[in-house]
Amino acid sequence: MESQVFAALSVETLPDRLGGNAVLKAKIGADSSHWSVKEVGDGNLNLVFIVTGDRGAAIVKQALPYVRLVGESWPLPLKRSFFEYHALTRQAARDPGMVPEIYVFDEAQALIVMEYLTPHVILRRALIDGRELPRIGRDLGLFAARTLFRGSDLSMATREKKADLALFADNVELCDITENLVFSDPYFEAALNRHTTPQLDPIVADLRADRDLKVEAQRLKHLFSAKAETLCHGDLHTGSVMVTDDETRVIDPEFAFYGPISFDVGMLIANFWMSYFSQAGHEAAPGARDGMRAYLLDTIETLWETFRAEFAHLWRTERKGILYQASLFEDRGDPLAAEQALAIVIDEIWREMLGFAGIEIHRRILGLAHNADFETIADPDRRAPCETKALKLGRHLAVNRQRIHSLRDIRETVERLEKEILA
Ligand code: SR1
Ligand code: MG
Repeated sequence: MESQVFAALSVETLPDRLGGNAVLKAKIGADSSHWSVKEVGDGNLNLVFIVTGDRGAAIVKQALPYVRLVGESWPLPLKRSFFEYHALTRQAARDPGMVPEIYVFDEAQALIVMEYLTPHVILRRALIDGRELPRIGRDLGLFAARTLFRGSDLSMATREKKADLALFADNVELCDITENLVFSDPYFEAALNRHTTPQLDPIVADLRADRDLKVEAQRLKHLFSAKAETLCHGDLHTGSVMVTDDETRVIDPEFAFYGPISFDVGMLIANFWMSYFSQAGHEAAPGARDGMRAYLLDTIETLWETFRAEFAHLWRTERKGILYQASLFEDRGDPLAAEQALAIVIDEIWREMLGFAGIEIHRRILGLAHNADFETIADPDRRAPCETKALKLGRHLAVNRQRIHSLRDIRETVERLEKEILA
C-alpha cells in the first residue's frame, strides 16, 4: 500500500498517505482531500484515528515503536499489529460478528484499518457513567467460550494448532509486559509503580510482605507462561469492549498469545469487580448506585454461567481435537466419562480464573497501568477506600481460590467488603 519504511501517521499526513487505497476510497470516500481525521487514541500503546468522508468512516490504528504511555525510552516492536490482525481474523471466525471488520492490514506500516463502531462507547466508560448494558454478560460469556474453546486442542487439528502456537510465540515483548506488569511489579517497589499515597501505603506494605500472596502470584505467572492451551485475547478488560444497548464488540487483541483458557475470563471478570468497588466514587449520594452494584454482580454471574454453559455445549458438540477424544468416551458407550472430564476441566478453569482475577485487580491499583474506574475519582480520600476494598478482594481471590466454590460466596464477600467503613 505504501513504502516499506515505517513512518507514524498524523492527522495531516493520513489522507495523503492512505488516500490511494481502493478499499478505503470505497469505504470512506474517493477524494481523500475531503477526508476529515481525528486522533482519538487514549490507550497505553497506539495511535488511533477516526477518518470520515462522504461515503462513510473507518478507524485507523497504528502501532508506534514505543510504549505511548511511557515514551520512547520504552521501545516496543511494531509487530504487535501483526498479532492483533491475526487474532482478530481468528476471533471473527470463532465468534462471528463480535470483533470489528478489518478493511486493510499493512504490516510494514503496522496499521490496521477497520470498521468504525458507532454509536458504540467503551464499556468501561459506560460503567463509570452508571449505564446498565443488558447484553454484555451473555455476549462476553459466549465470546470467551467460543474463542477459547475453538482455539484449543479441544477443537483444532493438531497441526493447525501447533502452527498457530509457533506464530503467536513471537509476541514476546507484549507477553513480557504482562509477565512483569501484572504478575511481579505490583508485589515489590518496581520503578514504574504508583498508588494512591499516603492513603494506601499501609495496605500496600502488607500485600508486599504477604508470602502466600506472592507465591500465588508466581504460580499464576507460571501458568501464564507455561500453559499454552488456547489463543487468548491477552488484554480482555472492559476497556477492550465497545457497546451499545444492542451490541457488544471486542477490540484490541494485540496481546494475543497461547495461554490458559482461564486467563481472559479472569481478567474480564476482575474488571467488573473493580467497577463495582469504584461505584462509591461516582455516585451522587450514598446508595444512589445500589442498582448498578447489583447489576454488576448479576452480570458477572451471567458471564460466568454463559461461559460455562457454552463451553459445555461446545465440549459435547465440537470436541474434535486431540484431547478427551470421543473415541475413548462417547464412541465406547461411556458418555458419562466425557461429562466427568468436562467437570474436572471446568473446575480447573474456575480456580485459575479466580487467581488471575485477583492479580489483575492488584496490578490496576498498585502497578503502572491503572484503570479509569478508580482514576476518575478525583478525590484521593474518596478513591482510596474503593481501592482498598478491591485490593482485599484481590488478595482473597488469589490466595483462597482453591477453597472458593461459587460466585454466591464471592458475592457475600464483595457485599460485606463494600459495607466496611474504612478510616
Ligand atoms: C505498557 S502497557 C500497559 C498496559 O496497557 C495495556 O492495555 C495492557 O493492559 C498493559 O498491561
Ligand atoms: Mg489495549
